[in-house]
Amino acid sequence: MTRLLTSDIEKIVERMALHEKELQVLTGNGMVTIAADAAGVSVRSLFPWMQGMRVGIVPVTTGLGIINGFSAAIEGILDFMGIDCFVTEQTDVAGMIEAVNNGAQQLFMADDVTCSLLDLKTSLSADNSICTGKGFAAALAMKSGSLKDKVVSVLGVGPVGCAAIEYFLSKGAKVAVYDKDADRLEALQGKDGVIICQSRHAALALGQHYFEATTASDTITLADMSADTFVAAPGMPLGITQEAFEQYQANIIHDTLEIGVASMVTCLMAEKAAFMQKHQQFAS
Ligand code: PYL
Repeated sequence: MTRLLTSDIEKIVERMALHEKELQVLTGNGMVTIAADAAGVSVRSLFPWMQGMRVGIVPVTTGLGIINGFSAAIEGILDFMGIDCFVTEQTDVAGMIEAVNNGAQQLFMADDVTCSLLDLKTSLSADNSICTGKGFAAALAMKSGSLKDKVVSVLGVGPVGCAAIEYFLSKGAKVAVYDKDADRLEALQGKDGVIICQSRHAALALGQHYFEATTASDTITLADMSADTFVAAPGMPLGITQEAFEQYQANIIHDTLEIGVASMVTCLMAEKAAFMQKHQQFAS
């Protein structure tokens, strides 16, 4: 997981409405609809669960410490989704206690390794990397119409890329994958619908839908793009070269936190709804 810089996130709160419009233009849908699709449920079914949320966002000092503006950015995204939330004054364990004492039903916390939304009633949690993968995959699918029998080229098969692969396969797509880490590629060997490639060029040559989930800054160049190429790029830093981004911005879905955080909410609430339903059945 790449650690974000303040400069990556400082405009998130003021740009939320614009970001929403950009997503509408790019994919035909807003952030919550994309995130609900990532969770495999409708916005309507999630609505009551989202209304019942109260998220305590706890700044975490461990490791490299606080990122200025990180908690405020999370608060801005949740607020935009209509979710009741607050940032604790205290950090770490004291912050968790403060959140619970202030009625939090969920805790949002991130260190340098894990970024998680935890539901206190069910102990279920949503992981940022996995939800980011699903959220951007859903956005790419919406941008593209049906992905059935199409090839999606996936660069980077860490947790984000792998979550996206599962989404694409579930939609009947094939995936052409490349990662410079041979062990990660090896782990996908023999999986149905997965084509292992030996270079990024080989992977990109097989499809017109790209999923960029690496930590490199130049994996997709102008030469790899055309008017028919669609890209979802959750990777940080952005894996698309500046000139390719400038020319094909209308075909590229990219943000630093928004889709991932929205998908954490929807995935957690979808799982919670299923969990509660199952437990009610056992209780009755
Ligand atoms: C969760 C983001 C998505 C991409 N990279 C991840 C990242 O930057 N992780 C580090 C988050 C550290 C937050 C810090 C704070 O301000 O509470 N501990």
